[in-house]
Amino acid sequence: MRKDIDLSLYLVTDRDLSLGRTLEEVVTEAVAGGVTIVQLREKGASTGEFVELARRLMGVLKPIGIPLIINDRVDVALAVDADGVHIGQSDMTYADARRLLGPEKIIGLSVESFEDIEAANALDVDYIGISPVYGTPTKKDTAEPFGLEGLRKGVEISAHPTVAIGGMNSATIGDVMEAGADGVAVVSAICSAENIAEATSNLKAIVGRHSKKLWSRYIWHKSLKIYNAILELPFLKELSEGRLSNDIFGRYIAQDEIYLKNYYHQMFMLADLMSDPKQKELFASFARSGMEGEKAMHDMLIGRFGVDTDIIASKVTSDYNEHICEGIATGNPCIALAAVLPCMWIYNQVGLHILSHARLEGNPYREWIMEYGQDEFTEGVNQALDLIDAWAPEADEDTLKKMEYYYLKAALYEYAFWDYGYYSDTKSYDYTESLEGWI
Ligand code: TZP
Ligand code: MG
Repeated sequence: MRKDIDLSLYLVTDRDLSLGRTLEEVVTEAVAGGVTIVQLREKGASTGEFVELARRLMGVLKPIGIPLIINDRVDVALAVDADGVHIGQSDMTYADARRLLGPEKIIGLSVESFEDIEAANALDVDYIGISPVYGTPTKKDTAEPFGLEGLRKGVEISAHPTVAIGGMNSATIGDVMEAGADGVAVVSAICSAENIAEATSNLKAIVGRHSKKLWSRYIWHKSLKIYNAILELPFLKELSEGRLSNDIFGRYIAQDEIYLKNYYHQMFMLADLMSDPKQKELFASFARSGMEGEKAMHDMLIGRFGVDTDIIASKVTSDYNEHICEGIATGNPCIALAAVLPCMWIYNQVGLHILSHARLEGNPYREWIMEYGQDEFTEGVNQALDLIDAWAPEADEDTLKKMEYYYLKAALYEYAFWDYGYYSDTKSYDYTESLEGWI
């Protein structure tokens, strides 16, 4: 499993801007001030010098557990066993870098346009650097700056954690964090500061005050492997191309009938856990409109394909319902919502994804696709996400741990549910018993 990285205050080194101080001095002071990750960026050094500098920084950073990332050079990272590399659009490709570095190392990628961000979404990179957010004298050959609005949009469309770079200083980083970035990458505001430790801890305080570290972004990233595996499932691939067999779809929808009956009931129980009447009504209305809208779509497809719904629940179906029940039985609204959420959120994301790729014309499953990709459903999911993001910062350690567990396990059941729809009892679904290997 790759480690969780704290990207919040990311130092990118520049010896020319360091007012004559050595790299080790700069980095030692910056770490004292609170940087969470360091990138060694050397544009003019020989290979030998680059390796030597990297080795010295490893000596400073490794003992205190701050990751060292090497700019551009996979060979230098390998030579000193650094924590990862940062590559740009014209460097070695992500696939080559990953093959050379193996699955454990951190790989960050600079993106210079929305198209780059979309392309990065298909890669298993650990973070993206949105570059540049503002124009900066530190790097002259940058692409057109994203600006604050561009950054906001970039953060929204990115499936990966984001770091903003270019013009990050005490005047800009508050807004940048408010725009949703996971961190800021700073060159001159740290390297050229008179007092590096002081300047850094000032930046750190601003980042802390303005951080929008949303639980939803955290958990989405944590479950990305499961989500990407879901998109690869033959059930969804064939459904989006309209070539899924009717029998398989029928088997799935018959199980979904059983699952949803329980799910709506559970949604009402979740509503009961809310103390605020508005929130109570929100979840009750989800349950009611799901029972109507989703049910109507189901009934129509069940009729169209002549599905036999007189069946018993599969083990996956009943285990999944039971898992949600367990989450609700904790009586804690945060945990209960975390357990209920994947069924809404993942269906919505899958619906939107398929909608943007699918062959809809003549597709016998188009109503299914439209149901989950529609604006009204997306709006509902966003309301649930806003709520959990508002609650999470107040939650204690134990609650956060349980929220994570109930969410991730439910996400895995989402995978298993479609997997069962496709393969039925021809294989085992015991993999739902453990999250190992999935996160
Ligand atoms: N990549 C995009 S902008 C930039 C890099 C390396 C330099 C940012 O420097 P500063 O001094 O923090 O604006
Ligand atoms: Mg580069």
